[in-house]
Amino acid sequence: MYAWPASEVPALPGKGRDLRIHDTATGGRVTLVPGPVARLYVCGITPYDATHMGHAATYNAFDLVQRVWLDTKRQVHYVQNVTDIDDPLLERAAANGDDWEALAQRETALFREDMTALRLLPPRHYVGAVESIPKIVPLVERLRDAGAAYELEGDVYFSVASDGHFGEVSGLDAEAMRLLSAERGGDPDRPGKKNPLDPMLWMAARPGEPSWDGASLGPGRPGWHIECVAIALEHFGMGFDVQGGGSDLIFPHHEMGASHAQALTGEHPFAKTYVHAGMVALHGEKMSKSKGNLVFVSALRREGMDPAAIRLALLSHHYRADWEWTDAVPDEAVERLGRWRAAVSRPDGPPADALVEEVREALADDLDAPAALAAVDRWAATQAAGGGTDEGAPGLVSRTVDALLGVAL
Ligand code: 5CA
Ligand code: ZN
Repeated sequence: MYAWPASEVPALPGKGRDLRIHDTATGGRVTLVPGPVARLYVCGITPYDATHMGHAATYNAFDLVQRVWLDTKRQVHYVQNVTDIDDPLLERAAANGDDWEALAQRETALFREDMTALRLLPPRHYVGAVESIPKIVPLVERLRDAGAAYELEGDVYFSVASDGHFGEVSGLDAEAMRLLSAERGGDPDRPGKKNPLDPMLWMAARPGEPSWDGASLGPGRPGWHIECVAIALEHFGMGFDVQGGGSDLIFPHHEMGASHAQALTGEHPFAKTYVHAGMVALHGEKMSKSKGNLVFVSALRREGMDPAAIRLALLSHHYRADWEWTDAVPDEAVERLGRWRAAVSRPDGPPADALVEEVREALADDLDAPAALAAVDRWAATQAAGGGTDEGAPGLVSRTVDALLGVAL
C-alpha cells in the first residue's frame, strides 16, 4: 500500500561512519557493514489507536539507523508492515460499534500524516497483513507439510521444537517465555498444544469474524508472527541486515518470527541483527493502547507543538532507554528548537566542520542522539555568544541537523 512522502535528505561533505549498535540476540555491540543496499525491516503499527509517543520514539530510532546508512553513501531498502487484521483491532472495533476495516484505514491514514509531519523516512514497501494473506497461506502449508506445524481443532500451530535456534533472539528461559507469551497474544494454557509456547500460524474462521480463503488450511486468518515473516521473506529473503521494533517485540514476536523463517528455509539467521527500542511511559506505566495512557502525536500537533520540536523531544532520549513523558519533555524541546533556529538564522557563525564529525560519531556510537543534541547545543551557545564569523557555517549546521537527525530548522 501507499506509504507517505519522503523528505529530502541533504548530502553532507565527507562520509559518515559505520554504525555500531546493540544487537539483542548476541547481547553485545556489533558493527553493521551492510552491502550497497542496506535492508531494514521494522514492525509497523496495529492500526486501532495511532500514533502515540511510544510508537513515534521507536520509529525515530530506526529513522536514525537509515540516516547513518545514507550518510555512508549506501542506499536503504526499508520495509514496514501494518497489522491490519488481528484480535486487538477486532476487539476495539466491536467495543466502539465501529467497522474494523474503517478503523484500520482511519488510523493508518493518521499514522501516515504523523510520520510525514515528523519527517520520518517512508518505507519503500509498506505492506498490510490482509494484502499479504496469499503469500502467508503457502508458507503455513509448507510448515505443516514439513512437520513444523500441526493442527489443533482446525487452527494451525507452529512447533517451536522444529527450530534448533529457538530461544536465541531473546535468550530467555522457558518460564519467562511462558509469562510473556500469556501477556502478549499467545495462549500457553490452551489444552492440546505440543509446547505451551507454540504460536498460532492460522486461525480457523470464527463466527462473526472476518476470514479469508486459506486453500488447504480452510477459511481463516493469519497469526501475527507469520505476517512479518512472509513480508520480510518476500522482499529480502534470509539474512537481511536489521529487524527492528520496540523491546516489547523481542519475545514472542521476533523470537517466533526468526524460528518460523529458519524452519521454513533451513537457513539461519532470519535477520543478521535484532535492534530494539526502549519503552516510553506515561504516569509510571508503559504507554499502551490497552491501558489507554497515551500521548498522541496528532494531539500535540493540534495543540500547536511544532513537529520539529516533537522530534527533538524524541531525540533527547537514548533509543534504548525506557523513559517517561512528562510536561518538561516538550517544554525543553520547544526551547531547544528556538535556540537552534536563532543560531542558524545568521549567515555566519563558529566553524561547523568539527560539529558534523561530532554528530556523525555520536550517532555511529549506538545512535547516541542525546550526545548529538549536546554537540549542537554547544555550537549554538558559541554562536549566541558571538563566537565566530565563518561564512556558511550556520547553513552547514542546518543541513547536518536535517540530514542526520531529521529536524528541519
Ligand atoms: N503490529 C505489531 C508489530 S508487527 C505491533 O506491535 N504494533 S503496535 O502498534 O503495538 O506497536 C508498533 C510499534 O511501536 C512496535 O515496534 C512496538 O514495539 C512499538 N511500541 C508500542 N508501544 C510502545 C511504547 N510505549 N514505547 C516504545 N515503543 C512502543
Ligand atoms: Zn512484526
